[in-house]
Amino acid sequence: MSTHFHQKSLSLLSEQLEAKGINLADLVSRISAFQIAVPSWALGAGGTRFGRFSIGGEPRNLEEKLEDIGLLAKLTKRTDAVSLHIPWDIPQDTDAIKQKAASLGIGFDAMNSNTFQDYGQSLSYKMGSLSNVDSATRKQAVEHNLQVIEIGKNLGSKGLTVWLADGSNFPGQAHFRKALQWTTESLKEIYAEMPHDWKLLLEYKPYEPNFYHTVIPDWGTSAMICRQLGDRAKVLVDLGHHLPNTNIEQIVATLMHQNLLAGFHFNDSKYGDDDLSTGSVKPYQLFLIFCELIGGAAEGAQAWDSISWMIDASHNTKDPLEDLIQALEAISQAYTKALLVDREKLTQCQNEGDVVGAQEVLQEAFLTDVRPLVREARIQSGGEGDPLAFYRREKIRESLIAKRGKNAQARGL
Ligand code: AOS
Ligand code: ZN
Ligand code: ZN
Ligand code: ZN
Repeated sequence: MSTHFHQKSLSLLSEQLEAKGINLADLVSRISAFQIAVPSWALGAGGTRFGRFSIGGEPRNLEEKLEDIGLLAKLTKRTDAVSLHIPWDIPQDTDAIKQKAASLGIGFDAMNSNTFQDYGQSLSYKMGSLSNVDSATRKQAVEHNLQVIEIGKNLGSKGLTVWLADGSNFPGQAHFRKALQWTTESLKEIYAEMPHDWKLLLEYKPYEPNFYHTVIPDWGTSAMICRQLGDRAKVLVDLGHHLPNTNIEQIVATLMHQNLLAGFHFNDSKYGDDDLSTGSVKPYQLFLIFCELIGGAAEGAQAWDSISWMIDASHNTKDPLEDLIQALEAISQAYTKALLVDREKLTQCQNEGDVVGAQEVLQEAFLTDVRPLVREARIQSGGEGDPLAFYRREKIRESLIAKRGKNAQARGL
């Protein structure tokens, strides 16, 4: 991408937007301010249960994970935080990790606990964690979460994300109400120990790894539990955790209406929890979600700053860093397009029953090629105009392989 081409396409877009009375400088500063956290587990090849194909040069420890995110931050200027997973990312030397992160301009987003694997703890999570019939196992899972909070406190994190694999695979296996009750009680214990300036982000998921029932299958169950915990417990929306064709934008609106939206795990899917790159399959849905977010914040339903933004993706065939560059770009684009929606006109169409008009308002924004604007925001922030081209041109993966080795694996487990 030449500077000339960028300037030309930007000035054409500016002309179009200014004719509509849109303030360009304001738009650029909003795009630049929008930062999305990157999860520590997205930096290596994820694989499936059938196999895992290493990409080479994956970060071998927490320091190297931070370096990768620092690189993403430098190129894209769209991320300034990492979301850690315990026990995968237990810092050996907290001060050194904090210093390293600070030197790269990276902060610590919500901490993730892990009670979906056995990693040497004394009681197994095979039959569940916070919902386990055995109270000692529940206690162990609660204590693990408290340990995660402790680690997070030392790093300066302000949130705990809980995703549970708890559920059952066959009818009759579990007692639905008891499992829900135990989960709620366990979460109450965790919530009670959480610092007052922290929030608890509670994920829901309809299936996998349990295929008959999950204890927190949907936003409604998550919201119901959050209500019993307190107002710092809110619902986390992972885009991949919905049955096909679910109206996710409506869920977002409903949660905001009740000030119950904790934040997002951005990804995309064709069928379910595929953890594909955000915006790669359903960019229009992503745009509609941002329309609800912007509308909900503007109309005072829930403050924009109270919402957490994070990517949760897995990479089987792509270079994870290239994928994350694509994801950050797709999120920025969807957000920018949603900022272009003429909300006044939309409200007017809604009030007048102008169905065609309302659709036109959305299409007008969605079909605008906002790439020059997103690029300009990145350049003005000191990032690369075309981060992907830069990454390839500078042979960054090749140098990571040279430094870390061909078989370096990201996950500790
Ligand atoms: C699992 O499906 C959830 O999306 C989790 O948020 C996340 O992917 C997991 O904690 C990382 O392994
Ligand atoms: Zn998730
Ligand atoms: Zn998931
Ligand atoms: Zn997912």
